[in-house]
Amino acid sequence: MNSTEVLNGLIRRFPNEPEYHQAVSEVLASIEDVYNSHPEFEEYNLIERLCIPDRIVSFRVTWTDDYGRVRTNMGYRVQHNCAIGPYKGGIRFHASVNQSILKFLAFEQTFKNALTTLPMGGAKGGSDFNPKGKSDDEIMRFCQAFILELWRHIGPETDVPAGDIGVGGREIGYMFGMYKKLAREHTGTFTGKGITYGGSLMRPEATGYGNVYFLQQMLATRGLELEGKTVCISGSGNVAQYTAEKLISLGAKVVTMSDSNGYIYDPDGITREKLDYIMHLKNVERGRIREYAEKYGCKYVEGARPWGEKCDIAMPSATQNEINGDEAKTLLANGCIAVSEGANMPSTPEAVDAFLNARILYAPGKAANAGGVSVSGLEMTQNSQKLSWSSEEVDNRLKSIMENIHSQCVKYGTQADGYVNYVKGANVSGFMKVATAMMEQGIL
Ligand code: NDP
Ligand code: 2IT
Repeated sequence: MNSTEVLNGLIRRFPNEPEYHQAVSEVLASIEDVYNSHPEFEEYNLIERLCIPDRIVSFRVTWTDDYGRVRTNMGYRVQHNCAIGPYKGGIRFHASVNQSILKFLAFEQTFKNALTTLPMGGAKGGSDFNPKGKSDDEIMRFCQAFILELWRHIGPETDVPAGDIGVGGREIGYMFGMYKKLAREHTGTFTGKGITYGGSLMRPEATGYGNVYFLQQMLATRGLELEGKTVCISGSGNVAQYTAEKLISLGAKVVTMSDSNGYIYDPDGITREKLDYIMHLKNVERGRIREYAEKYGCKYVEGARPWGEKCDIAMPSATQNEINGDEAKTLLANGCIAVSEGANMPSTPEAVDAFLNARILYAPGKAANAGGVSVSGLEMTQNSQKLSWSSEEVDNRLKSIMENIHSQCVKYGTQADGYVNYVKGANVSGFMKVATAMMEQGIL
């Protein structure tokens, strides 16, 4: 296969899907050599079968707001690939959600899930519903209406959704409640559930903690430690919060966090106590990060991203394409030695090239943020065993999964000159596992 030709073919068949093209393009470029060394892959047209989702369900969601107005949104589930297990991946509620974004996320999820070594295929779903400013009742009615359609396409052995942007414990609870009523079963059809009804300890922490564990592994390859390092984080949601929590507990200094309105810069570092304030502000009051700057008297920059601030390490944890080529160059010029992605595809292709050319430690999301879905996989195991494991047990398993993903990246991504290209390592390792599973199961 010629990766440019395959990509151009997909662009012709699926125009106007830039995020999907971007995610596919990055993977194709890094697996081209490996793919071409297996002629049997081409014989079975594995590449198109791996890039095009198995199916996409799309539907209208009708719900009523607090003023009695009947509203509509679009809902989707992209079931990308089930070669190694049931479809698995989050649900995103954000005004920007469209088919292209969910296709890129489901495609990435397939490789990420393969890296975890747990039996999970790849999927993603969501809606263009904007949760900002909605009351609890409106959120509940929307979640129920969304599941009224989606429930017939999901199940504990077919497709297991979880959270993502705009979907946390509250939304999972409402969706699970409605699912249970319709399906008449109490099973592990969702992960990220509350502890009282089948959730796993450590699932809220897992993505952020896992990213820090991965970062520690990367730093160790250069004999470096986290303690004393200055870190810029973007976002202030689930992933950002627990990334900060783990970093602070390990002695790093977190100087920025953000939301879609702007970022705060606290040169003294966000302490445990200040992080508690952020968690309450974001998870309970659902306020804006600007309020942190007002409370603690630090800098707030409206309408900007934090990458202009000096740091040793950057951990983008908000959304896709949030570091562009210029911002990557600024980070490098300011001495940044590592970028570990909590978000999915936060760096543009120009930014990725800049990081790789500078030979810094650079971990793509599908490796670095795989801790979230890994603990989701562990939640599924606990649900099928009808048992619940201790935090310590889950955390230990999370650590060893992240170490294993790191080793896979080193194995498949180490270049002749010794530089570890984690992008290539993650893509090749994930691809080989899914490709082998597909080959062995025939032409489907
Ligand atoms: P949350 O909804 O909890 O938080 C998202 C954060 O990012 C908020 O601070 C939000 O600001 C900000 N944000 C969202 N969209 C934009 C945007 N377009 N521009 C600027 N800021 C934005 O989501 P999560 O923390 O769960 O997810 C963050 C990232 O991590 C996503 O890329 C997600 O796909 C990825 N991820 C999540 C996992 C999980 O387990 N939750 C697992 C692996 C990856 P605001 O409040 O203003 O919208
Ligand atoms: O992007 C992701 O890996 C997630 N949003 C978590 C998916 C999951 O099924 O836990």
